[in-house]
Amino acid sequence: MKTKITELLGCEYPVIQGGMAWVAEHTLAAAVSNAGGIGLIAGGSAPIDYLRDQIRKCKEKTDKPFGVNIMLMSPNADDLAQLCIDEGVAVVTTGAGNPAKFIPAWKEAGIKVIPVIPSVALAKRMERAGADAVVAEGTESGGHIGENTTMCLVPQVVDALEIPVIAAGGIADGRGVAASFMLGAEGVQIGTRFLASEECQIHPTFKELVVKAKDTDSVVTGRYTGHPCRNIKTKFSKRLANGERDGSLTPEEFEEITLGSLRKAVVDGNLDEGSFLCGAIAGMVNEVKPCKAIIKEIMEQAEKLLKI
Ligand code: TUI
Repeated sequence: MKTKITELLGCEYPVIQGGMAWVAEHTLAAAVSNAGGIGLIAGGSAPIDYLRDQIRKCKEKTDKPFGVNIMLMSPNADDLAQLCIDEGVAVVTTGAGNPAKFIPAWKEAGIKVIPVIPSVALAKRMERAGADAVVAEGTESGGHIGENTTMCLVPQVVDALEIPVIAAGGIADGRGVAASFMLGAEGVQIGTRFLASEECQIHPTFKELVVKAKDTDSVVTGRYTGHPCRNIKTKFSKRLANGERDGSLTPEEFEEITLGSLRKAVVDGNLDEGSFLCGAIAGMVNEVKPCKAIIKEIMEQAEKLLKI
């Protein structure tokens, strides 16, 4: 399937993997790239040596283009941004902030720059700053989210920009891809579906939560801290949501008990203290499969629908 995104990134399918902090390591990224999409390694708040090692391991596993996601709230963001240049990464996506100050150097190094944005205003700023494309990410997404839905956000961003738009949030099958294209997107970003892939290295408890989740099993916590995050409902996320609602947790206490909670979910599968970040579409993800089979199934369904 050829779109402006496959042309821009030199990949077979217009599918970018979400830059999921702690989740998106080199095994997943290489598998997605080898399957014809664009795999991403998440910088998250990792130390520079960890990310360098992950990038080099990914290069050993694939000769296809892959990318790095820079989480802009990371205290290491400056160093990780430079590392992408030093390691000759093909694509950078960014989240949780405005990457404008990094864009000239990335472009100079030949990196394709794709900020993830939750609003039209930020999308316009990114186009003016020289971005090659944007990911318009709806509130259905897992992790740190904005308020607008994919259905509302994507066409408005498409109308406002000249550069291509990639839709994200709630896309896990061919119907989601076809719908995104109807909204004017030229590609999709998929996160939650890849949590339930064979190559994804998350704790088995996390995969089980995704596969067993039903439509109402996601919850947004942390609006009152200014960093709303979508999680799978667990004892821990319900405690956070209740604490926020009834005032039994102050924002400071909330921040304290969520510090390090991504690692506890992804690495330890800790249901009592871990934040299992996940999109609202988890209810539709019912089976663990290899990335190649996931992408093939999604794209075959999308192509059939788009030909009707
Ligand atoms: O970034 C994401 N998703 C994420 S990041 C993350 S790690 C984290 N953990 C706790 C708190 C915060 C982050 C987990 N999931 N998606 C892309 C995204 N970007 N969503 C929202 C934004 C965003 C928000 C504000 C982008 C730009 C922005 O700009 C504000 C400004 O500086 O103007």
